[in-house]
Amino acid sequence: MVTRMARKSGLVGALLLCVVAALAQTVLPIDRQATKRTKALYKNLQRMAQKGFMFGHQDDLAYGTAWKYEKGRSDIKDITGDYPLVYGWDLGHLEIDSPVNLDSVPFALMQQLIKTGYQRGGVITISWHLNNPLTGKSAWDAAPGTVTAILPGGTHHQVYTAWLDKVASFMQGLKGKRGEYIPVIFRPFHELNGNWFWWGGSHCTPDEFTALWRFTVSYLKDIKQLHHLLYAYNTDRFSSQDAYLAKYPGNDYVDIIGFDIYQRNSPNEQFMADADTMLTHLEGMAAKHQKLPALTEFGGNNNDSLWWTNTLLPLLDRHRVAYALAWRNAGAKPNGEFEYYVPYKGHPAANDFLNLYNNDKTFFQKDVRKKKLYK
Ligand code: BMA
Repeated sequence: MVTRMARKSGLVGALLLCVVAALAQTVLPIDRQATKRTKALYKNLQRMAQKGFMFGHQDDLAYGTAWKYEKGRSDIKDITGDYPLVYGWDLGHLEIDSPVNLDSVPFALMQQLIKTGYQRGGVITISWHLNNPLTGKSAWDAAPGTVTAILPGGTHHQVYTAWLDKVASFMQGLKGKRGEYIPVIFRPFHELNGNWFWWGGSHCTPDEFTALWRFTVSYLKDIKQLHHLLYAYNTDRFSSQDAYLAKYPGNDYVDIIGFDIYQRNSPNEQFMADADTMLTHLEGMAAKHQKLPALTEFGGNNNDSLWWTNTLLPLLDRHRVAYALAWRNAGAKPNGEFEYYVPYKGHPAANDFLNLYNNDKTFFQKDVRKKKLYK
């Protein structure tokens, strides 16, 4: 028999749960002037992360392994009849006034496709493989002293702010039908603990990196007055929370924390164990710092036709991330590589991808009514 007391304490417990749930949903963007829709998006990302994860894909609407610039097409749609919920784009080469980005996507088309994705109710995230402002070479040109050269007082500071001005105008051009700004998860200086980019690893000190990050956020938010951005901080693979946070710019400068992980040739068990550890760390840090966790980029095992439901799904089922973004389906590249991270029509894993799509824990476009994430 349930006693009155037990009923009461059950009620109190339920009430407490509601309070905790409500509190868990009250994290606001770092930008106190964030637009209504940006705040709503951040809130809804937090809400939906309790139930599953949003599926994302880089350059999804621009090209697939076997096509380019076909209106309405998507490799994901070819298989599932639906679009991803998160659309990744990259601004690399915008800074040098190139009409196309580093992967040949015309910026004018990108802007259009961002609007298309948003109008369907999708989420936009933008990374930036910016060239090295000191040498003018690529993002992979890790010339020593680049970060100090572009910080305030550095020899190339103005080069960098001029580049940020271009990013700001691109962002300012992202508007919906009513003239409202389209919220964007901006993810600059990604994979910051790796040594391959000029801003990464040993190429700058923690102080230099955090100064660069804080300057960048303040410049876009306070000088350029952009209030439709959420900021994502992300490393590559990492070994501990201390390692992850070694260059963390602070809670006032970050909305989302994530990491990038590629399985490459490692066995599924190894990948799962590695990712499990990192996701556990990420969740711990997210709870402690009141930030939203995300798998900001991933790539799995293309040769395993059951990878999606046997590896990725159980992994993300055990953890909480707002979204997981698969990298681009570049297809055949000039260097002879055939690069892709989601199956395409006819691929042996296409059916398994469809099973992932049909799982309750994964959110694609149709799972979210138009504009629902922005209210
Ligand atoms: C890498 C590869 C490259 C691409 C770069 C930036 O992972 O996909 O082909 O140029 O990302 O998008």
